[in-house]
Amino acid sequence: MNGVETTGKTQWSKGLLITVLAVVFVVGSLVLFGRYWMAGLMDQSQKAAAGKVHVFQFDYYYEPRHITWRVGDRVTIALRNMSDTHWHEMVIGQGHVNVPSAFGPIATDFTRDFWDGVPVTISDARHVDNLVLNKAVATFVGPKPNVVTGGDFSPTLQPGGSINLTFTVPNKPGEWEYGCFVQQYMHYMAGMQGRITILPAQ
Ligand SMILES: [Cu+2]
Repeated sequence: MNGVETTGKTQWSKGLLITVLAVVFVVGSLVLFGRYWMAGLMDQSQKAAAGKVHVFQFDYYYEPRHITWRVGDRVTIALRNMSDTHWHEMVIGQGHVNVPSAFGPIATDFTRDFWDGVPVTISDARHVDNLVLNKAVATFVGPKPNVVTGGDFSPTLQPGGSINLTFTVPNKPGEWEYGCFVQQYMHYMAGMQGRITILPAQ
């Protein structure tokens, strides 16, 4: 009796083991498959967007928050301030000047301006409060916005304002950030920031 029971248990245990192994195999396969599937999605997001990209400014975020470009592609940022109440800008750069505060260091202005030496055609400027060119090489089409000096390249749009920036993606591959530093960096800290991935030329 004992022997039969033992055999029975052993057989049941083998059955369980096979079942467990089968489940592990299926789950493992799904995980692996899922990873490949996710990698596929990631590759999709890595596809560079040539042509016009609409960037909308809200209180206090951008839509989209991530843009992918490729070096050498001709692109246009169609920037539009969707806020009814707030002025917003768009600075693109790398690195931060860290300013000490009671709450720890605050990341402020970028240390490197993306637009340095970049030829850019500025068109369809409407309700632009001011435009800082810094070291960008600007050409204007249509009404010229109020150009001022100080800080990195940055258009600041009034509520409802818009501007188009057309340029060839310069040979500056890597990760870049964009942000709005209006109102003593409060907009940036509140989440008004995004990321630009620049892929090397093909
Ligand atoms: Cu803002």
